[in-house]
Amino acid sequence: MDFYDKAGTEPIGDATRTHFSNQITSELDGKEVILMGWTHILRDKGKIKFLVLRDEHGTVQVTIPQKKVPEEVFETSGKLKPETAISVHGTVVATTQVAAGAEVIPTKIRILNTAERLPIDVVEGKVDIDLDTRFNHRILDLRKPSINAIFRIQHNLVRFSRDYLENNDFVEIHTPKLVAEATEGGANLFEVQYFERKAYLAQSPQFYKQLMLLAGFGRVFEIAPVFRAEKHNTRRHINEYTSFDFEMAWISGVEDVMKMEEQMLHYAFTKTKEASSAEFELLGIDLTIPKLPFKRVKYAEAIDLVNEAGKDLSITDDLDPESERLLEKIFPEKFGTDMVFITHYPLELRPAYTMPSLTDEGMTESFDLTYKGMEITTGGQRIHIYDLLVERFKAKGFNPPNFSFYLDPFKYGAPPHGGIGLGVERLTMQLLGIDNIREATLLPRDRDRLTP
Ligand code: AMO
Repeated sequence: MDFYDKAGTEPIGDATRTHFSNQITSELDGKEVILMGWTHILRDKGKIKFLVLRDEHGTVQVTIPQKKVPEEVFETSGKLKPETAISVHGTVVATTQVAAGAEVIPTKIRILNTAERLPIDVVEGKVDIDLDTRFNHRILDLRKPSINAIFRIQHNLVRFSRDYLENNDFVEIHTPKLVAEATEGGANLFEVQYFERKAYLAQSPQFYKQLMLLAGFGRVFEIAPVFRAEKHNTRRHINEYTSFDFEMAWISGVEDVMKMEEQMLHYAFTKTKEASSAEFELLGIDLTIPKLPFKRVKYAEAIDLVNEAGKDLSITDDLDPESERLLEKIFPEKFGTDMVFITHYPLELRPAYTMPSLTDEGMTESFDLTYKGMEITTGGQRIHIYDLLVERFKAKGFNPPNFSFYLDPFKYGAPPHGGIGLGVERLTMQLLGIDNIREATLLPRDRDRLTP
């Protein structure tokens, strides 16, 4: 049987990877290495073939001169197709011909698995393809180094944010995603059949993260999917996103919550810039780390600013996408930063659990964090006084007995507390200057998409 036909059927015990592509440098000149990855680019010049092997950390050139390699190796290399899974045993040779300063001359090329004709290119910039086609073939799409890099950076942002919280006495929790009631209002709930009853997919861990503080955890966080039945396709909404939530008890006010978030993000940005330097370089991004403390602006002032720029909003209007675009320009011009807390939202615009403001009549002890004009976080102090909480639920038109599982524990010495919900995809898209949130989502769910 031909070697190519047998590909992937033999045990590969002798083929343990020794190096990643980005470790092949001139210092390894003369060393034997084993690489594993995909055939990224193939150039056949007759008596010499060039193979660019791509793995998790980049690419490396494998040069295959007919005269210098075993006949079988030369023959196998002629059979390689784009995205064939291979291992390459070879010798590192220092050379000024390639940017990395070294290439590999193979002594053995092994086909670990074959690849059919590709529906989309994995080599970047070959053809411009539309988003929908890319998402239909998302697994291949993600193999492109610049797409893969987005999620490596996202990983580090989440990892270092988690790190920061763990170092500050937060406990990671896992709360139910099948729930009985809305937390953020009923407009965008997904209903599911739960045996004989109706249930919903959680819009937020809001009630449970608060309840865990009442259960004796001083500080908690959760990083998990939440579901929003947004009917419209927009560039910043998806129907399932990753919510990064934290909640902290014994606060003296909302300022404590904002301080925790800005310090967490400052830490995460600083550490990610360092840990993901190769990915940032690949994407051509020089990350600016916002200075501490982040700017604070009251909602009333933000409304004035967009109105001065031509809008006609009242204090109880939401900041629409056009206003966000305006603020994206106004904030850096006026305050020299693109990371701004908007505080003191009116009661009308905030959920029932939000603490009314003691200083600003009709307003709340809550905030949004905007990054390059877009809301990436909502947070605030919560009501911990039972009577006030029930009153606010009624004022919002809810029937308190439906929420007794949430409300009742507030009768027993609930500590003052507050927290945030941060959209991981929104943070990623703003940080990387990505226009559509779907591109900052591994496998997006929107009105039209449930696969892959
Ligand atoms: P909110 O509903 O504002 O607040 O959501 C918090 C953050 O989640 C992100 N986000 C979204 N991301 C992608 N697609 C969507 N459809 C979407 N909706 C929201 C945004 C937003 O700032 N319980 C409160 C949080 C809290 O107060 O702790 C809440 O869920 O980045």
